[in-house]
This record gives sequence, C-alpha cells and structure tokens, in this order.
Amino acid sequence: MQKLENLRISDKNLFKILEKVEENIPLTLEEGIYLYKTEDFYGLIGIANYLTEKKHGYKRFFSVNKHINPTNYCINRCKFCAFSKKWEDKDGYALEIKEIVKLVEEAVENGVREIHIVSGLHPEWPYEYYVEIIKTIRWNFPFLTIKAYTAVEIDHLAKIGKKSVREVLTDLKNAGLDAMPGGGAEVFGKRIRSKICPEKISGERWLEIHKVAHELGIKTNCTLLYGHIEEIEDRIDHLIRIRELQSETGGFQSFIPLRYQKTEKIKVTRETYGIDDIRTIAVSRLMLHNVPHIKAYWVMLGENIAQFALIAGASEIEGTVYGERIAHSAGTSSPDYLTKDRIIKLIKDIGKIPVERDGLYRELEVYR
Ligand code: V47
Repeated sequence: MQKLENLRISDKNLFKILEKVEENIPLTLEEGIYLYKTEDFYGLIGIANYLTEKKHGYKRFFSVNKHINPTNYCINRCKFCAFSKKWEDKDGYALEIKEIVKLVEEAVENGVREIHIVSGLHPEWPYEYYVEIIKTIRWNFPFLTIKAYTAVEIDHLAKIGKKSVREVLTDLKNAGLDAMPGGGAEVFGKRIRSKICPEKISGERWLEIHKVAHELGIKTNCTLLYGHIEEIEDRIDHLIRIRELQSETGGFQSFIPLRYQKTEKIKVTRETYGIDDIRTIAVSRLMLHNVPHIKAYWVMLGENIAQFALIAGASEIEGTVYGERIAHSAGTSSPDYLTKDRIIKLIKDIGKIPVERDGLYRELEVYR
C-alpha cells in the first residue's frame, strides 16, 4: 500500500493539509483553492492516492451495469445539455415499459447487476409511470440493484403527483428503488447555476431532496459539473456543501466529477482537460474526507484519464455502462460501453485489485 514516508512531497504545506484530513478536520475554502494551485502536482496526487488506499487498500471498484435513459423529452432547457428535446422535436423518444424491460432483460443476459436510470422531465408522463418503471423492473429482476432518478426528477414527481418529496421517495422505495444517482447537482452556487440552468431546481433544493432520501435510508451519489464557466472557488464551495450534508446524514456513497462535454450552447475556450481532470479527482478526495468513494467516470473522462485517476484519488470507475445517451448526445468520443474484461484489465494494469460491486457497494467478486 502507498506509504506516507515514500511520498515525494516538495510543497510542505501539503503535509499540514494532509494532517488535517487524517484527523477528519474539514478543509477550508482557501485550502481547497490552494490544492488546485499548488505546483506540486505529484505531491497532490500522491497524497490523494494515499488517502484512497487508507480507505480501500489496493481495491478499485466497478459495476457491471447498464444506463437507461427512458426519455429525452424534457421541460427544462439546461444550456449544457445536448440530450434533452422539446415536445415538438422530431428526434425525441419515450420508451414504453415493455421496451425498458427488454433492455434490462438483454443486460441481465450480459451479466448486468445494477441498473442506472436517468430521464428527462417528460411533459406528459404521469407520476404513476415513473413508479411503474421501478416496480416492473423490481418484480421481474429481484436480484438487481436499481439506482434511479436524480433529485431534479424527484422534484418534478412531487409537483406532478402533488406529493411531498418524502412521499415520492417512500413510494419509489416501496416500488423497489435502492439508490439515487448524483446527477442534476451541476454547480450549486447561484451565480453559475442561474447562467447554465436557470429553470432547474436550486442547489439548496437538490441538497434538501438528498437529505430526505438519506433519512429514508436511500443511499445516493453526488456530482459536480465542471470545466465550463465556473471558477475554482465555485467548485470548492460545491464540495463543501456536499461534505456538510454528508456530515449530517452519511448517505452519500460516491462523488462523481462530471467533466463538461462541450455543446453549442456553452462554448468554452478550454481546449485541454487532462491535468484539470486529475487535479479535480485528487482535490475531491481531500475535500470530501467523509465520502467513501470518488468515481472516475470514464464516459466523460475517456478511458486513459479514468485509468490514471485510479491512482490519483479515485476508488472506482463506474462500470460497463452499456448504452449511455447523455454524454454521447454531446459527442463524447468514448465508446458505448466497456466490457467487464476490459475494466478488469484497466485496473490490473495499474497494479490494483478489481472488485465488482453492486449498486450499494457490496462486493460481488474480487479479481486477485
Ligand atoms: O444530471 C448533462 C450531466 C448528468 C452534460 O450517480 C452533462 O453514479 C457533462 O448524473 N457534459 C447525468 N455532463 C449523469 C449522471 C451520472 C453519470 C454517471 C454516474 C452517476 C452516478 C451519475 O450529466 C446530468 C448532468 O449533470 N450532464 N449534460 C454535458 N454536456
């Protein structure tokens, strides 16, 4: 395992920061910004990897999973989103429940054990339809873990179903929901949020919905959309808000930095990302000392950067994914899926131990 005395750290301030993390003392906004600015990049990623190995040893986690996006019709018009379609658009789609079941069936034949569902806010689907999707998957595939619906969708369901968030989540839990994905968090701060997704629920509402989920025993993930018009300060402020909720509830399983996939609506001048991606993973590991996992989402990072991230603070690489549409609508160059063998190889090639997990991070198989 990574030993502290073997780390080469030239920036002595990093030691002081590490000492705080090891004592579970939350880092400040200024310290977070400092981590982004330090010239000791190797020191930073060494420390992040050391912290990952204190939590998980050499294990690096993945899931044999399938992403399903039941519809791309959405009443919101987020500027970063190339996936959503207006009701009158010709290229919109909306899956029937039997089509969703067929997708799950095929996935199960390929060894899938976790289903990840993120949808648009369909202008006509009733409340019951969303609940029925979960109930039907649960009924037909009792062994799967179902991670479904972002806080944005939960808020929408509360509105159309005329129910409280607690009632919606209770209905979904009773239908078979195990966990919630971390999407829709974007950047919590109002200054940026009002520019990139003015119609979306506020950062405060997103956090409130996750808090209720945690109170009901539903584990959730959290994300940050970075690499567009936000500043480093906005990213750190976002991480601090996640950490604060986690210290109250302990309900977050994994944090996923989502690298912005460029679209026509938000043009950024940034042409390269690699080092920024790795720094973001490493800084997240230090800032979020109380969140168990940091996820390198290969679909948005690309396979190579995601593999590197696994020795720079990330403890998991999402999974096989099979058929994701959100990043692919924005033109990501990543493939549609990675095979389980490919993921195992990516992890073994960096000298770590691949562990297949389910949607609740229970170990299914360790590939020594
Ligand atoms: O909510 C949309 C983001 C999210 C773009 O919880 C974009 O395990 C980058 O939440 N560039 C959906 N990001 C994906 C998501 C997710 C993915 C993998 C794992 C988990 C998990 C969650 O993607 C959306 C939005 O925040 N998004 N458009 C874009 N152009």
